[in-house]
Amino acid sequence: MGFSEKQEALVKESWEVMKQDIPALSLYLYTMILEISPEVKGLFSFLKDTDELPRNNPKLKSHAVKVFKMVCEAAIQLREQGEVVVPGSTLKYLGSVHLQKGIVDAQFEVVKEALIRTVEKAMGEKCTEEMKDAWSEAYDQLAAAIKTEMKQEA
Ligand code: HEM
Ligand code: ISQ
Repeated sequence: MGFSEKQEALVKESWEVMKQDIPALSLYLYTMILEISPEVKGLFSFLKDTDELPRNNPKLKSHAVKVFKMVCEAAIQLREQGEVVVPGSTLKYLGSVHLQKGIVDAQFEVVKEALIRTVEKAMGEKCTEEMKDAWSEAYDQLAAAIKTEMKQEA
């Protein structure tokens, strides 16, 4: 499979651009998730009792940023080590949170699609297929690590 230097650079470069507009980026990510799958709303503690997406909820933003950052780190590791290495305690935590929330494979696909659409939106004309593929692959590998942990805990 292998992750090239070019792919790592594409992910890092786009994240550098995207992180300059965290509020809009976070909101867009959730908007896309809910557009693809409205049922997901009830899963998030900070969304379930609201009609509209809260514009100024720090938790909403920090969660979205964590997801982007983790995928970005996954890309770096994929290139450096050929696999995603999440520190044991973090992976255990992620596994247990998502197991507890009952997250299924189809929902991992929803988040992936929403993430890619957010990259597209943020990067505009600079967004290429190669860039999207690089994010996709880094996400898949990270998601696989979380899913494996979920199965072990179940
Ligand atoms: C919580 C990351 C996939 C739904 C979390 C947290 C992190 C995280 C870091 C904990 C936040 C915190 O406590 O500070 C990720 C990553 C994913 C992923 C890196 C994929 C690679 C998903 C998917 C869903 C999901 C597919 C399903 C829609 C949730 C929910 C919570 C959570 C509902 C709890 C939020 C709350 O506090 O109410 N995730 N996640 N996650 N995640 Fe994910
Ligand atoms: C997955 N897990 C936790 C928070 C998230 C925020 C946005 C998109 C996906 C997420």
